[in-house]
Amino acid sequence: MIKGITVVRTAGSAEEFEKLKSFFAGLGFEAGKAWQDGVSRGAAHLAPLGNIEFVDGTASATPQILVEVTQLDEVHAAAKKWMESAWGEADAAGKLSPVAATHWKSRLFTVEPVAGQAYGFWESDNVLHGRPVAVEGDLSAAGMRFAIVVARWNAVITDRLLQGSLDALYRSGAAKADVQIVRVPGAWEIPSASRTLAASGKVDAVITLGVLLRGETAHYEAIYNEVARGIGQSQQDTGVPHAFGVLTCETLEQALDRAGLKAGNKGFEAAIAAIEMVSIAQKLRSGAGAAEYVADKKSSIAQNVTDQDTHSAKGLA
Ligand code: DLZ
Repeated sequence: MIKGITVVRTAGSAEEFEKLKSFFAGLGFEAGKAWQDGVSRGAAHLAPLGNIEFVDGTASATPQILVEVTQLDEVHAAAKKWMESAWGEADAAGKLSPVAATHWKSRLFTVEPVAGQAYGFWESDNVLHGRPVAVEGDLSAAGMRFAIVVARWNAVITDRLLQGSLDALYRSGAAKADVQIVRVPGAWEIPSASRTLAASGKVDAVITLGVLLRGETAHYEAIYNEVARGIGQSQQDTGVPHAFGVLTCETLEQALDRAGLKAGNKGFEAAIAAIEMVSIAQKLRSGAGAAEYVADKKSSIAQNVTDQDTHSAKGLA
């Protein structure tokens, strides 16, 4: 099993050794293990990620060691400060380049804290570059089985929510035979019907749709809290995802807006969430997805997502 990569760089003298330690500590590197034997000594400086990148093509104009950072301008300012105190303003200027754009969608500067040892510091323009690997749901509903529990109360709205949910499911590939619609009297009844369906083992997700209007509902808070609690409890007890599409609005007009008029269709959104949650559950249950997820969480080390800009990057600058 591969554990990590160590790049060994030999300082030209004890003074340079101390300078390198000071420079890298000053830029935020965590100190790793230090060692000493009869003939030499070492001081590790840790970065959360490392890789070896092989390049085929034009020789690189960048230093062989590249450090990927966030907030490149702040890192540059810290490097400048250190360089000027170590080398004096005039000499530092020749050993620290300004930050400049590369042709591989990033910005970079190079610095030579001790003679003959140049380092590049860079930041991708892509804010998602190097983001942690995460398990994410796909939006294909093919082969998934859904139940939609929809309240009849305020049917003028809930019918629109239902249309939105069906639209999302069918357009995402769900088969009509795999979508069961259950109508209940009002929002109050949604949790128990959802629970029965979820416990049946015949559905992969439940989509709950209802509308509670504050102005027209006595004990609105109490009803709403219980509906939300009941749906959540059904989800937790059964492990079957329940998408929450119960609108809570002041007025009928507000509810209409959220049922497709002005502010999207919450039924559609709930169905998309259900599809995503089924997909996530499938991935977590499958060995590969779960292992990646757990490994990622455990190490909390962001694994590098190899994307296009990394590939085209360093060798071709
Ligand atoms: C009784 C009632 C009231 C006042 N308001 C609503 C509402 O705004 N939205 C809704 O879905 N249901 C409402 N209900 C009906 C209750 O949810 C429930 O169906 C009945 O009290 C019967 O148990």
